[in-house]
Amino acid sequence: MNLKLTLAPLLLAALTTLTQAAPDSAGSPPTFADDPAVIAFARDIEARHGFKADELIGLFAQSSPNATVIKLIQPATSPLQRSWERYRSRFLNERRIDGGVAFWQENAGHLAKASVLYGVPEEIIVAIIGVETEYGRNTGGFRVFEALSTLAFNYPRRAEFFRTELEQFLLLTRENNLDPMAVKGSFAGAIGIPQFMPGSQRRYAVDFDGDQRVDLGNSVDDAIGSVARFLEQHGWQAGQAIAARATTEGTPDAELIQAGIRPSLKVADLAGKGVTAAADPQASVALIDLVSPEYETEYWLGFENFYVITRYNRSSFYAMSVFQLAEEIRSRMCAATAENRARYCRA
Ligand SMILES: [Ca+2]
Repeated sequence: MNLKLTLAPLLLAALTTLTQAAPDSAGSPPTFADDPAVIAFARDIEARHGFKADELIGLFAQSSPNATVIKLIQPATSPLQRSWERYRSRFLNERRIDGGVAFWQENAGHLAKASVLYGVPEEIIVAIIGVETEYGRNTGGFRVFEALSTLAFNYPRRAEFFRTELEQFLLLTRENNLDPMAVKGSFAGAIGIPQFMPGSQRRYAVDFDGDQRVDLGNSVDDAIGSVARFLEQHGWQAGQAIAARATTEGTPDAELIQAGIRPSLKVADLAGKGVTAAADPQASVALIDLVSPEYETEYWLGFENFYVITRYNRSSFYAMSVFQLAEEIRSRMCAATAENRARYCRA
């Protein structure tokens, strides 16, 4: 292979990037408003939603692409480095479990109400908020406008998705009378205690404390109701199983894993292929593999409700962490006092 020829386009690309990132003739760094695609976006939003393009461009002129956002959005460098053990230990630890028990005790009334209304167990709502922001402690310090604009215009791979979310964010801030420049969130633009993307907030969030406004940044009750409604709207099946540990004879066929995270396999058919679990033979499931470099791979059956959790975050590691954290928090609640046994232990 001719190294020079291979490197030339890379160098050229690097130089082009540098040229684009260089200060303009006035010496100030480029803002989003210097990008013709941003101007076109502002005009489009004006035409479709009645914003004033000049005011939007004024916002874009106060903000610049954020290199940290681009760095953080990159997928894991190698699938070989994926480790369930490492991922799990971030969430299945005493701090996160104790925090969940405390959160449940403090918010028992609204959790019970959301659980009855939407059919989602309290511990799943608690665990999602625990995994997302450690019960509201870490809601993110990025300016959402800057993060979404960076991903919409400087990250081609997912530009379409993030332009839609930026549009949703502008609508959300207008509807709620918020200053778009003041809202903080994650590097990916997720907002508040449950880390909803702007589009999800507009579609699924609810006012659950009755003050006539949805405030996912400050209202724990709104966060609780909104997480439960998100899951319900994505097809949560009340009272149904989430996941079951599977026993395998040797390594399961790769095609069973490749069938994906959406349940498409019958429990009975899996049994015929050496994958067994305590589950209804007629149930539809996905086969989940939890890989860690230094450990044997764990296999689980994921039911429809497991898939619904992945609508929140498209990852089997994520959904399994939520499920296991939820189970642990439920069992601590149940064991805490004699009174709790009647109230929180499962029949
Ligand atoms: Ca509210």
